[in-house]
Amino acid sequence: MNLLDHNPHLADLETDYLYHLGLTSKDELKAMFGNVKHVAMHGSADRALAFALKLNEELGPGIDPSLVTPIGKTERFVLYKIGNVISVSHGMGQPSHSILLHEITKLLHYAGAQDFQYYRLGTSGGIGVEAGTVVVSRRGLNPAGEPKYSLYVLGKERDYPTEFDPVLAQEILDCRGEIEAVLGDTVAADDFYIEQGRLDGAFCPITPAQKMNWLQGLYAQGARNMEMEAAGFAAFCNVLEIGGADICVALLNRLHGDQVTSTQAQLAAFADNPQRMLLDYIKKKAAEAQTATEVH
Ligand code: R2B
Ligand code: URA
Repeated sequence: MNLLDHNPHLADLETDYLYHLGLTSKDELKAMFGNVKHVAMHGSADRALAFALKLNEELGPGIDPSLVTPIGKTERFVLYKIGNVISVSHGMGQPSHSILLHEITKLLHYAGAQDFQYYRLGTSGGIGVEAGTVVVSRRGLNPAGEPKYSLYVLGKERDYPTEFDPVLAQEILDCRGEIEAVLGDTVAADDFYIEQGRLDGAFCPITPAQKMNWLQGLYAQGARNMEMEAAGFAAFCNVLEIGGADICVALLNRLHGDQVTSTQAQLAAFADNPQRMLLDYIKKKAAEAQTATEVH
């Protein structure tokens, strides 16, 4: 993929300031990021660090964990690089994730990285699946249950398709081992409370019966979880033809309630599930690349 085919105006910039990352196109991006093949994005900075530490321990270079340090500024996103993998936080919701997606994609373009893939490792509310289950998304849906993401472009609404790469989704599901994991559609809402049909927000415009009716309708059409990024993420990957996968653990089954009542230890254990699956996938790809090099 040549990013200039998607945005020729980038060629007019003498320096591109990747403002939220605290890096610019004039930095040594080729040396730092030219070899990147995997970008793992996490909602929280703590989970981005946890995954970086696992990568460091299991894939090498096995440096002192205290030297696993962020690159760029850490005010908005926190970014680590271990081997050919970036582990970075994206904040909550499609607007925040979209900023990271644009800047990380330009960063990899300036770095000359090729054939990389994007993953979101997130948390979600399960729809008919229990806490701890990982949902690998087939498609993102808007809260109306439609497989599209809508953006206002110069004031006019434009829709983008939200299918994820089916081969990649299946390959990641195949890395589940003992972890409970399913393929399913993922509803992306722009709010945790009202747009996710919760009854426990500061205000509530719906009845319990309306909520259940909506959740059951989503379940019947194939949705298995709800979060705040899937549709925008899939749309972005589709426009730029980048392989992308949304791998989210359910923190609760929304058919049984709204509140997230797990302890910090339980939440950390749940968050480990998508990370273990992606680690396994990255290890398989590294082994395949190694075999290919040996054959040639
Ligand atoms: C899942 O968890 C966050 C809200 O708690 C949000 O980023 C999401 O998609
Ligand atoms: N994240 C969400 O967006 N919704 C949930 O229910 C849980 C985590």
